[in-house]
Amino acid sequence: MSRKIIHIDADCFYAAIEMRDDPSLRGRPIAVGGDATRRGVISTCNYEAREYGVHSAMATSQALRQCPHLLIVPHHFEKYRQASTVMREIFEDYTSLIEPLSLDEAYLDVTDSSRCKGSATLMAQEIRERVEDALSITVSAGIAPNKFLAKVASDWQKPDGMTVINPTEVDEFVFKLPVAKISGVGKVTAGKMRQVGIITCGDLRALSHQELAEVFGSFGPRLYELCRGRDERSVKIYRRRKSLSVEHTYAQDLDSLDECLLKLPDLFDEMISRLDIHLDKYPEESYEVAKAFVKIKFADFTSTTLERVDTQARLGDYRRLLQQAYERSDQPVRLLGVGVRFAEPQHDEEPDDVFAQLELALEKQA
Ligand code: TTP
Ligand code: MG
Repeated sequence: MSRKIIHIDADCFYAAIEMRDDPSLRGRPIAVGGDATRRGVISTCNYEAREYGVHSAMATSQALRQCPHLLIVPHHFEKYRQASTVMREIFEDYTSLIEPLSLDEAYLDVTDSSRCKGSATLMAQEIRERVEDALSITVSAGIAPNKFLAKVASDWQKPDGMTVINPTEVDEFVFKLPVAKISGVGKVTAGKMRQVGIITCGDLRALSHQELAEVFGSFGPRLYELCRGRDERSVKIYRRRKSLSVEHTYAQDLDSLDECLLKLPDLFDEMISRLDIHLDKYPEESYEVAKAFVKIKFADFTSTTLERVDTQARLGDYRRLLQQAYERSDQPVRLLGVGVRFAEPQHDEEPDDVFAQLELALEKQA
């Protein structure tokens, strides 16, 4: 059965928040970003400024050359984060399957939602109205059977627009879709394709699986699917982990501290390898180990946890923790666990940096 995916993306997000809070900024080109005198960069700009070719990630000095009366407004990150939270709360009224891509952008899987009589189109419309009522900013929406098309659709009639691609319309829509609209096909790739006469996804369909793999490597198989409007990726809810641990219940109770200490290296190694996998998987999330802990469950099923701050989470730390925890009871041990707790995320990261990392991660994923 086909899915119903909504992609929501706020219009010129930071700039919209700034214009809301200072209406004198409306109707003239503005950009949010760093000062030209300090080699600043534009984070985003309103649609008036876009007419001059100003865009995200452009040096402020360059933006001012292209649009000399451009007004540069400084960031207010806390406001953007608050607005993002409010949007998220609205989304949660429709589904719990939400995948945020950045502060102003998310996928919602509403396939099983009973809101609005199950109509994704009505849900998206209602979400747009509610965000505008709550925050006085506009968001665009795309509704389609998969993530690829929902994202293309939300961009189709930006700003303050909404585009629906029904399952029966997918083939026709994608056939005419310029290849440059495929995420992962940048200017360079699109340029190369143009040289060989490939402009639309329909043109791309002329290439076989094998030809695509030869030219585009690991991206080839994905291109084969995308140019046919197919994308099976699920909407992934991501919850930040607070801790990570490995524990083991032993077939035979451990009778002494020495026996426990002998089991420690295996547990520790497994925890470290899981930690490595986790950190690799979420490079953009800047996880930092704040505490190390051990857990012991004794033969009488009582358990104790002991943790240590300021740690590099080395084997020696766990050995000391285990010794102390072991002394809390004179029972044999049935379970041992070792783990780390992560630091609360820092909220003063440079968003530009986060963006670069996010884009990298998305590229890797694609
Ligand atoms: P986008 O959704 O990419 O851009 P936008 O909301 O400003 O404009 P659009 O109407 O085209 O959606 O990014 C959301 C916010 O993220 C944007 O307002 C500012 C920030 N951002 C950066 O700081 N650096 C960047 O390079 C980009 C692309 C965005
Ligand atoms: Mg946006």
